[in-house]
Amino acid sequence: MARLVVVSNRVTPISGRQAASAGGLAVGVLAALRDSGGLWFGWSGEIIETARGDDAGVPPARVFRTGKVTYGLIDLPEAEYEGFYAGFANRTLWPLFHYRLDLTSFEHPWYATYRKVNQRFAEALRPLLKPDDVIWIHDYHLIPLATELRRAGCENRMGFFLHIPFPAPEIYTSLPWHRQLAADLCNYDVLGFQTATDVRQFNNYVELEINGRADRKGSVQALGRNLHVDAYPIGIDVDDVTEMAVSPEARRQAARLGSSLANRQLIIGVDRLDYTKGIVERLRAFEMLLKANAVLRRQVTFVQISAPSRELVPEYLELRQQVELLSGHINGLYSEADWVPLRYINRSFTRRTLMGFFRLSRVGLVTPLRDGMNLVAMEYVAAQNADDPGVLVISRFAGCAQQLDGALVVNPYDVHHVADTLQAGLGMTLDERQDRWQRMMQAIRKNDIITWRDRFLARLENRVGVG
Ligand code: ADQ
Repeated sequence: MARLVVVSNRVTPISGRQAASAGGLAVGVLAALRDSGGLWFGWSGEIIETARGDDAGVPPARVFRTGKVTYGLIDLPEAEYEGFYAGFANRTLWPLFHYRLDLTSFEHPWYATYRKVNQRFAEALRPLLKPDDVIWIHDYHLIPLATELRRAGCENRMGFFLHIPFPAPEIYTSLPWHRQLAADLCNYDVLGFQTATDVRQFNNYVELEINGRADRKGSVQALGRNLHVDAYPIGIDVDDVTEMAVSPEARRQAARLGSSLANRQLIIGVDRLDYTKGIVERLRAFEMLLKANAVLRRQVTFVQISAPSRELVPEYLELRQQVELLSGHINGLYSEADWVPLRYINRSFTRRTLMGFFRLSRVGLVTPLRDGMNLVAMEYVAAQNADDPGVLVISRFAGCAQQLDGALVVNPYDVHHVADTLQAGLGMTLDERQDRWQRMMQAIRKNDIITWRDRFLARLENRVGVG
């Protein structure tokens, strides 16, 4: 069997079960490599100073092995980190692909650095590759990597999976480099998106803008290349989450939280503190619920856990201030001497603790304005107690809404509707909660993390010599 090489921007050299907190990609990749083993290559998270602020003195990858997984880690010079990660990846591609043109910066030097760092990744990875390795590259930081590897003479099969949405052509074409990045995407053998909607957007772009052709079976011809393009919705390790939710740590932490609630119903929101997650709108919806339903006051507590994220990016600092202001406003207006409606927590928790909190709560409120998939929603479902499951309220703009038909689906911009739906969730009968939960469990079991990996890799391995 060919060796699997996974490349992602950040590499987290820890085992999946030890992960105290990790982003969605890390959770998915760890589960995928745990079984088959292979090489995981990427940025160490370390920033180094170089003598002249350029390539001088940047060492090759550090390679070591832990269990079945070999790690290859590179460090980035400070100037490159700024333009590549904090700049082009997180202030150009991230907001643009999430439909936030208003927050998108188009800085040409950032784009140049983005390409340079992708070239650096290719140079450092090339010596570690074997001819029959299958290379699976992840996410928007590394779109040009296949181009750079091929330029360096690498003929391996290469697949790319985009964890975030692919935007409509009208949005995507506002990127000055849309053609170059489309050409980079076409240099892969397999291109995977989260949902059928993303596939449609990409294919529309290919047909409208670069004169390519896409058929219904997933075959795309464009810019002289043949590639396979399909939806591979990411999932979770369902049994892992279920076990974590009843672990001693989860029980202990949930008991602590539970005793502080004094029998009130718990609504929970958990995300990275990111403007795509719709946290401000969610708080407004909660305020609307309290405003419109005096009887619910003192009956519910909303715990919003927002892990700090990308704190050096100004838009994230602004969001943090906005959320702090709004939380203070809501609590100032509705708190009583013995009840505080909202607990806003700006830190991360261990995954076990989070799963314990999920299991305790009556409603999981997951309302991103735009989200590739959203693993929190699936974790919420998997963590529930079958005898008394909670209700998932999900945004129609999260990729996972397309499979979770047992959830209550909302438009996150419509705070009135979200408030009404919250009320319905809080009052839902046990029968209905169980029926909805079972349907959602079926869906997340059918499409778990292993299915995601197997489907993608099966396709990638079939593509020998194509392109
Ligand atoms: P993210 O935007 O990071 O992922 P998500 O899919 O929800 O979003 O994954 C977040 C992960 O981090 C979950 O496993 C969650 O449990 C954990 N997490 C979140 N908040 C936390 C906190 N406060 N403390 C500890 N852990 C926390 C990107 C895309 C998504 C896509 C994933 C995977 O934006 O759309 O689903 O990649 O492809």
